[in-house]
Amino acid sequence: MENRDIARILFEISEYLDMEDIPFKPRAYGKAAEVIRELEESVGEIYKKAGIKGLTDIPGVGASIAEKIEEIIRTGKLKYYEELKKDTPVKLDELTRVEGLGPKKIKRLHEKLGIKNLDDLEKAANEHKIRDLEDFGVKTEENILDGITFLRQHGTRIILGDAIPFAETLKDRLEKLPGASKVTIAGSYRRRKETIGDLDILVVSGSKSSAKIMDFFVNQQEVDRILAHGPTKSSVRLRNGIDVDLRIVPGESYGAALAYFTGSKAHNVHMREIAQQMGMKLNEYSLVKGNRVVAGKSEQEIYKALGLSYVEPEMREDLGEIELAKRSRLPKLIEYGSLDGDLQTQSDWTDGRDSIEALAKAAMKSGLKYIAITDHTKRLAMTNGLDEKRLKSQMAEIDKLNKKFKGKIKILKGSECDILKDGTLDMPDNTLRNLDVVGVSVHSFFNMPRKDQTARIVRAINNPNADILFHPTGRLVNKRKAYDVDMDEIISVAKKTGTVLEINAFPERSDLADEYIRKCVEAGVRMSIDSDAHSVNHFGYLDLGVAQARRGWATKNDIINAWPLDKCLGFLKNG
Ligand code: DGT
Ligand code: CA
Ligand code: CA
Ligand code: ZN
Repeated sequence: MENRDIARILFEISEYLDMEDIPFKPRAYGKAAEVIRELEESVGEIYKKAGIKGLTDIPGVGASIAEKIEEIIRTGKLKYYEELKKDTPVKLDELTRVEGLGPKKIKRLHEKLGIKNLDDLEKAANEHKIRDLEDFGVKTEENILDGITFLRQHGTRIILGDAIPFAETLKDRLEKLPGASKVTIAGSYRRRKETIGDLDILVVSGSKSSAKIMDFFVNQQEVDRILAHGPTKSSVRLRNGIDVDLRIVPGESYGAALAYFTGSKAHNVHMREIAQQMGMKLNEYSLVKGNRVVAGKSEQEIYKALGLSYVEPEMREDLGEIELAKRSRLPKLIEYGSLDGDLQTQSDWTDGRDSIEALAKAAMKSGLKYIAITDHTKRLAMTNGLDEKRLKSQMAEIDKLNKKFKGKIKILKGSECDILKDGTLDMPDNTLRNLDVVGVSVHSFFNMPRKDQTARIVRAINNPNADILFHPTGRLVNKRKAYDVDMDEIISVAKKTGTVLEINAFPERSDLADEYIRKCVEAGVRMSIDSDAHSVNHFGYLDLGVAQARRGWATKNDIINAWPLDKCLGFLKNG
């Protein structure tokens, strides 16, 4: 059981309890869930090593919650949770996925309108029954309908960043099996799409071990249902709702199978056409000419035999990459682990969890040479946003820390400055002027008409102190659409003003999306890849941003924090 699964159960308990108006307890469960989700060490390991005492040593975990965690670890289930779920008349996990609906509102909707699930909610909203409830109104009703439409379109795919931990666990497990080699997760996961539908795992093995590998695969503890169980192909549904396919292939077909199951389908179709034009046939077993196998063992030899340069998985969407590969003109994509800095982090001065010093140390550990501290500004009161006075004392503290860390890492003075409704900034110019990095971002009035929203952001990035537009479209993957804004216009203004657009790597943001990254690359607008870290554990997100950048065909030249500090700062000053 992964930390995130345990956290998920505790979080759901907090929601059930919240719905029943029980005081204090929901907070306790919510808090414990938050801590466990962020914990680096596996809770299972902690329990193995130190038992229940180890669990109660986790901050926010008291005796009663520790007992629950123990039950989850030992049995994979929790009676208390199952009962809460059974006793709650509504499908809370389904309904809370609608943006803006929390347990309290759901309770009211159930009491007043008998709403139990998404279908009921949609019906009531369509019949305009929600707008008349006290505290709801027409706008809320519209937002609920939008939220449902969005969920139906996106809700069943999982965010890449959420899939990685357990996907890698599965992979590690399979790698340890006798007779299994070259375990690779193909499909959209390998292409690093921002969300994935299911996991497609490939294993190379001889026929002798394959039955054993399959037996192991379908009998793992996380498996909820076996969808198929054969000698070379099996499929399971895990308890967390995700489907996993496993295919076993012989070594001589590995490259062909990998290319086939990595996709995308559109890329594959185009590749097969090229093979046909050359009088060959390409499938998941090999590339053949007549009866002769031309290639199949590796992807490289297949691309080569087709007269193409090797195409990185992130580019395989048939969006022009094959044409470039024919002419050996593919861009050299920015590499994983190649960032020098991180230009958006939040400390405990606002809504971050850790001190500036702790962030700097963690950044050093992740191999970074500079980070900007960009705490929120006062308009975001719920984050304890900084006013001028506090920002100035923070700047003084950063000066002190830089003396201490001298030469090891550079901490930049920054701000995530709120863009106000009219496009002005939430901090006076003469303060912003003294910062190294000014990020500007929208955190309010998401529903302005397109023309106004665009004008608002254009005005903000026209401020000479604004360096980077943070999370430029405001979308939350699977949860909230981008606000309505003309990104072509923003990109063309950014080109003129020298504004950097951010690729925010925080998993649920992934903002910019790949299509916009490509537009920036084409327009020559520079970008930064930032973790938006709110704790020392978040620097690991940076590679998700690199993945997104690669899907947008970005090179090192496009990403300013892949550059050495001097060059990066020079660009921010003059840009
Ligand atoms: P997903 O799971 O929806 O995020 O997207 P993928 O790309 O992982 O798609 P999936 O899981 O349906 O199939 C994995 C790969 O297998 C896909 O990327 C390409 C290949 N594939 C699946 N069906 C077909 C097909 O009908 N024709 C071809 N050429 N390839 C296919
Ligand atoms: Ca897939
Ligand atoms: Ca699949
Ligand atoms: Zn923000």
